[in-house]
Amino acid sequence: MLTDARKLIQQASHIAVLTGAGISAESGIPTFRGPGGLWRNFRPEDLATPEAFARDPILVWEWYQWRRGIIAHAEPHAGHFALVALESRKGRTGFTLITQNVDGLHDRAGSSAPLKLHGDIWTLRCTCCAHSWVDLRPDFNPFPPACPECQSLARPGVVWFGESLPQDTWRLAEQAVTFAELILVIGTSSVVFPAAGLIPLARHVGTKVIEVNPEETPISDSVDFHFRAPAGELLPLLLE
Ligand code: BV8
Ligand code: ZN
Repeated sequence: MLTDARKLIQQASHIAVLTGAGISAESGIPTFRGPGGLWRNFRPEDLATPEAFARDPILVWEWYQWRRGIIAHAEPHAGHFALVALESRKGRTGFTLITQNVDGLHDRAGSSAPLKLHGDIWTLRCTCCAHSWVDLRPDFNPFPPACPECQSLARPGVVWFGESLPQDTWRLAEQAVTFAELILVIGTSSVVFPAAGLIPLARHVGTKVIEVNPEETPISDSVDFHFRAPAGELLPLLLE
């Protein structure tokens, strides 16, 4: 199975990769729907919404500050670096990394231009003017953070449930999966849309799919290879 998959990877001239929270699990960052994903007994779907932020911006900011603190102490692992090695082998035109993650670990591992479908936890946006900026502080002072331009309340630069994805990023991701001969789907439960819709879209145009996930997911029985293993262990074997 590993040999066949490695051959597919070697032969493909265009590869798209879709990652989810699972690729950061071995870096110590809780996934959304796995153990440790809860915070003060809130589900991410309860907090990652414009309604929750409008109702209680302090609570939502406390959740993001808690996550930023964990991510700030997390390091990319061998799986992140194996994707960087694949990218350098395939070159910029032969490789596209698409991620649902907002933690920035792909950037820190050296991935050159990940398509961030759901934004970036280190970017803040103003709730009033159009200003957006990067703020790497794990603890905000004053809390909650304010816009440096107009002093209005800032919000995390991420896409919440019910919000649409950045159009240009989404279009690039759709193009990448329809143009690729092979898509690697790593560490996602494939239940959040429209990101999860990229996989049936790829299959519809005959793209081969390799899934890396210790659990079964809704796409597992329709992929070409499903490696039921952690990304940090499997990706170096598959990609290097
Ligand atoms: C949209 C950023 C409409 C924030 C995230 C009702 C009301 C409103 C909307 C909807 C609704 N019903 C459905 C929807 C659509 C909704 C949706 O899909 N909901 C789901 C819950 C059913 N989608 C949206 O709302 C999207 N927007 O539809 O807008 C619209 C359209 C047009 C115009 C205007 C509006 C926006 C979705 C984006 C939400 N934001 N994150 C933040 O992070 O704070 S989503 C969030 O889930 C993260 O980005 C996360 O990445 C993503 C997906 O989860 P996964 O990454 O898959 O993580 P998960 O924990 O689920 O799974 C981890 C997997 O890893 C597991 O399978 C596990 O087995 C595996 N794993 C564990 N360890 C390892 C591993 N794998 C490998 N190695 C390991 N070691
Ligand atoms: Zn502002």
